[in-house]
Amino acid sequence: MSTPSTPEPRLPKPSPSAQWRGVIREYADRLDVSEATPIVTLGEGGTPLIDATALSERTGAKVWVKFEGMNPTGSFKDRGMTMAVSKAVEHGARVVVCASTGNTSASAAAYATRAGIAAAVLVPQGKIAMGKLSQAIAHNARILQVEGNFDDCLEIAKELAERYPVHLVNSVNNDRIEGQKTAAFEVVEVLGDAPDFHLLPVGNAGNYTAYHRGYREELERGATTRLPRMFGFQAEGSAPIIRGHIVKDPDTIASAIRIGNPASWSLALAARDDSDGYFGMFSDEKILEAHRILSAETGIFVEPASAIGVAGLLERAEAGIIPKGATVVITVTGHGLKDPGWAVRQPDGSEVTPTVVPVDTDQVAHALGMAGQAARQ
Ligand code: AN7
Repeated sequence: MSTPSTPEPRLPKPSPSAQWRGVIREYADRLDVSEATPIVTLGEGGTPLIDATALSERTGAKVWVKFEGMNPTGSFKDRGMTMAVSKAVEHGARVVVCASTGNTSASAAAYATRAGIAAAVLVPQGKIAMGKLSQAIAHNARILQVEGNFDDCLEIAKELAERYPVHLVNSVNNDRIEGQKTAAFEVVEVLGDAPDFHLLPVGNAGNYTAYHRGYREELERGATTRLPRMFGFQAEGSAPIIRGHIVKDPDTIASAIRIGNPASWSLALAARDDSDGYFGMFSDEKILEAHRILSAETGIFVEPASAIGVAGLLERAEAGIIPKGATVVITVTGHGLKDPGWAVRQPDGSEVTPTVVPVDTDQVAHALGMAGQAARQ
């Protein structure tokens, strides 16, 4: 007797994916893409806008943090890189090139690999954080350490793209700015309007320019009632925009923004004027203080450069420029794991070494300050 054929179990069909599709697919109608554009994405964008209670309590403003460290390679660069690499491939590029203080190189390397093309990256020798260098290496980029600073690297990258068959993906490429403007769209979707103030770190000023463009487009299509005042911050040793001249030997522990001749300088000044904005600068000590406040009070871990907007918030609120009740968004641009060494250092420079204890529960409790609090057995 043959066994009756057993029916195949009917498993529910997987539901259509609700996964975020990356900024190009999510905002295709607001970017210069078409059917002909191959979409090179790692699912960037859709990052959390976090209600920063501790910062609101410190200032009386309503403070939100846009956590761009949550992008695929750990920084906001991915929003621009998905556009830049997609358009590069659309135009037939086989090699992309960038100069970088670290994050752009990590992102270019990852997106080039995703597209099946090569990335050449130029970084200032010995001046980029280990997390970022390791990403570029892991993604097989052709990495060259230039015996100069970021500004030297950018000059070479631009010339290389003019004279050799390589496609430039620094933010002088408008596709980068276009991709990055989507962060402003996301803020507006969450808040239902633009904030009163938007604060962020400034290096090449590409991201400052991109947020302003995004907010301007939102205002023009009637999605918002106002343009946020754009406040950008540089490190004191690397503050060409505030000082009004190129800084020849920029220096700061915030290596991401160690830039002396910003690529988007004039665009950023226009954005500042249009938005009644402002540029300020902070010492490395202030940057690290803001870094500690953000980590310890909000649970958000960023690389040092990314914390400068928090320094800006505290100082501008103290000065009475950011009033109580105002809605403030601070973009924190890169993840803390990119450059984690700063977290284990105390303000006096000494390293934090966790206490060593024996394998003994009571001694662990004692070390935790719980001596004498044991429950009766
Ligand atoms: C974490 O990677 O320029 O003002 O080559 O990595 O748009 O330049 C990085 C810049 C802020 C400044 N925060 O943004 C590079 C690079 C982080 C950054 C900036 C950068 P822009």
